[in-house]
Amino acid sequence: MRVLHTSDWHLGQRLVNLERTEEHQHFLNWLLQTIEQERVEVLLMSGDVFDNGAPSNTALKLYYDFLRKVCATCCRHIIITGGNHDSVSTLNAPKELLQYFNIHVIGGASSDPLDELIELHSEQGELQLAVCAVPFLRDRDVRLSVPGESFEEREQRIKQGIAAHYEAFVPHIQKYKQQRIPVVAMGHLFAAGGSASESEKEIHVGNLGQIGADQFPVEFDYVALGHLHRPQLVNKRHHIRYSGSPIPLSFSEVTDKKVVFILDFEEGKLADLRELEIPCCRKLVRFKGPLEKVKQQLSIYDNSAYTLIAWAELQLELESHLPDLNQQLEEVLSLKKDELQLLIHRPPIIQKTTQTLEQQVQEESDLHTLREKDVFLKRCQSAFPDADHSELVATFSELLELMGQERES
Ligand SMILES: [Mn+2]
Repeated sequence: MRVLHTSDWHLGQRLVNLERTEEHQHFLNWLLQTIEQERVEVLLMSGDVFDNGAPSNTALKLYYDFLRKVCATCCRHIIITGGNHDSVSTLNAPKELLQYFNIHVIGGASSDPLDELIELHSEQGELQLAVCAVPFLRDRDVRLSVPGESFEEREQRIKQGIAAHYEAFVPHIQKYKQQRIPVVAMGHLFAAGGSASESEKEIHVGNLGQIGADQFPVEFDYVALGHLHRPQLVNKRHHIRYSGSPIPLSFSEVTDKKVVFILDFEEGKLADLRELEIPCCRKLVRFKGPLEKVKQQLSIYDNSAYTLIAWAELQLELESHLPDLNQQLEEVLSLKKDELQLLIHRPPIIQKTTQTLEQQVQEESDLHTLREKDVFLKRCQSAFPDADHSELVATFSELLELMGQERES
């Protein structure tokens, strides 16, 4: 049985207010083609279908158009789980209807593991694969908050709760193991040691609840994860991996390869695993350095390999402020306007020798790079420069998370 693993589509995402619709459409078209070419029978999408809980009509149209088209291909089973960006109720709303098209949607967690356990059959009705389709586990799914617990206790509780959720499948999947039916698990979480880019929202406060490869039961023949946007293995285990996002969601991902995984299960085991690179239609590109070097790089930039105009992030390293800086840049950019659009222009780094390192770092940050938590921390630091703010910041993060969850429910 041939399975395709993908995640983190983030349909509806915007980068500095520009829509990614064309890039998503390009990816979904490629995915449909790949499913046909590779004769994929099962599609696993491990969370973050949408970028936010209330997706735009454009994002919904992308989603439903894709589902309609994929039903007409050789792909007979589609399993979609919710991520931390998805709203459980938005994803689950068409669940019963989609069920008729062999599209299984698990928007949020359930206390009964059997609700998340899906059996997939061949056209002849023969059982071929069992999938433990675990969505993102919210704090409330793992265990209700305990008043007065310390940060460490909370972390322990979340970790144990996530591990216990996977462990609960073990008694139910023994029968498959005995019949040599492969078992696949899904998940949307931050596994320990993973490497994040800048576009993942913190999953639990301070990325608590990181579990390692050892906490997944050995019965799983493959674990299809979502959340981290860079494709990677967990603790170097070949069969536990993140597929990553199909398009770069921030400039920190410009050098990442974007992929999906194709898995072949034979005789009850994962027999083969291949990585397919997703073609890119819009290049995100970073220019950084002294003015003359950046001007030179801009002037020779070649976008001919891509169908859409490139989006650029720019940061200059200067010896002092230049009054005609913008004018100089505009001159170069205007010659390239059909190939390149400047999206983010970060404040220049002024390399005066008298400046301390701290001043230079401070100049680099602006609103594009700050998160709510950073703004709060900066405020604390300016009001009480000598105090320890870690507890206040932790409480603030907890409030942010609660706000997010309340908005969804
Ligand atoms: Mn994501």
